[in-house]
Amino acid sequence: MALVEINFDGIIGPSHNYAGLSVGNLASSNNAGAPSYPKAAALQGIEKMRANLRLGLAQGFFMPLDRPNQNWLSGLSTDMQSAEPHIRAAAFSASAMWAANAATVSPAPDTADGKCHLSAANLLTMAHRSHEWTGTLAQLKLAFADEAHFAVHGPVPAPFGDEGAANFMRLCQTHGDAGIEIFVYGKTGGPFPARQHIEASKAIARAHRLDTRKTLFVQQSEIAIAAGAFHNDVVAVANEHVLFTHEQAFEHPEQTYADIKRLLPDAEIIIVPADRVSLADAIQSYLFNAQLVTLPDGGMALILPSEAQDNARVWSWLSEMVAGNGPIRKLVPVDVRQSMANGGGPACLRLRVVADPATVDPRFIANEAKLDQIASVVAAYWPESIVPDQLGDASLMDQVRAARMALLTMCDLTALV
Ligand code: SUG
Repeated sequence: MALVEINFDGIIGPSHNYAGLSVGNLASSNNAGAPSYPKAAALQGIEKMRANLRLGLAQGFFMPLDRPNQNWLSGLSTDMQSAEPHIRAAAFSASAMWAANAATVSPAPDTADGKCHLSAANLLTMAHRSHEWTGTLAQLKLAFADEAHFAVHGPVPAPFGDEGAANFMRLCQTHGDAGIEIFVYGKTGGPFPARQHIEASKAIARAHRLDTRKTLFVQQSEIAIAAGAFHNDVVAVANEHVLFTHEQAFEHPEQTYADIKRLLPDAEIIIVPADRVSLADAIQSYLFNAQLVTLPDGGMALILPSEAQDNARVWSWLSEMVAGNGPIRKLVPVDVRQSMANGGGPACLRLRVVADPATVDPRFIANEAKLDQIASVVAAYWPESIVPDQLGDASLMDQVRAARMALLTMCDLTALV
């Protein structure tokens, strides 16, 4: 069985808009009320997937969820016409595009029963994200239905917030080897909420039947959250034996690095110093919200947002790094500006699953021809633009629902209706 890393990207849904819903996510707050461009956004996401395929990487995707979420509104005894604007916006959000928050994934080599475990995230800190898990769980159960290879779990119960793989890192020799799993939780974040609770992380580690000797629980630094790093993947990213991190990502960095080295002596930790790249620059440019990937020919590449190239301090540090003798050899900027304006970079848009692609439902696996088909549905059905005032319009809701249905039909996934 060939275990490879498959990146599942959330296809950017037709209701993509800027409603300023995420306190502590500076891009979301700064762009509140701006017009969004759902069609351009989804096409940017598809181009990122295409670029990854062309690098020789395995690629999958998830469908957008049904929005507005009628069930959630019914649970609140309201509907889109009468709901207050913030509830309406929360029901309509396309936030499931950020698939890194869909689930936490422990690949088969790390678990006691030799299955790949996936736990849907409850995302309960933010109202608009707290109702994603039902649709996400249904999709995970379909994509990873093969019970010989996968175990799919529901979310951790309230009040313990869980934001999925955005606060999780895995280090190993190669993807198919047993690794160490690192859960990053927050305690405090200055004026902003810490979205990942340690009890949620511990519950997931138990559910996934991880080896406690190879599992770390690490506190995210308060200053990072207060500076706008609402998830750990805004300040650190890992791949195989490499951890690429900002100096101020963790509350106890020396202890964290020592624990990693103790468990994986070959680990290479690349620390970006704050006097070269400040937390503010890291958060503005999202250089850490990159896909750090192993290319088929061996070296590693950082697939990062083009905003990182636009920031002179960030780009000069990165250019020096790849010119050196380290494991990261290539920088691949991608344009996901529509998602970035809501605080979602290339890494947010994908969920990593180490598995044999043959064990995954093929309807969720990408190839160039399928991406062409998806792009043609997006081009035909996705709205050109949305302004927040429009969210209650019946015609927009009809268009958004019809667009998703056209995509489900094209992908033979109407089971997700
Ligand atoms: O949860 N933005 C998302 C961005 C998620 C990024 N994911 C990772 N870092 N892995 C969030 O804050 C903004 C929606 C709005 O304001 O309309 C939003 O939900």
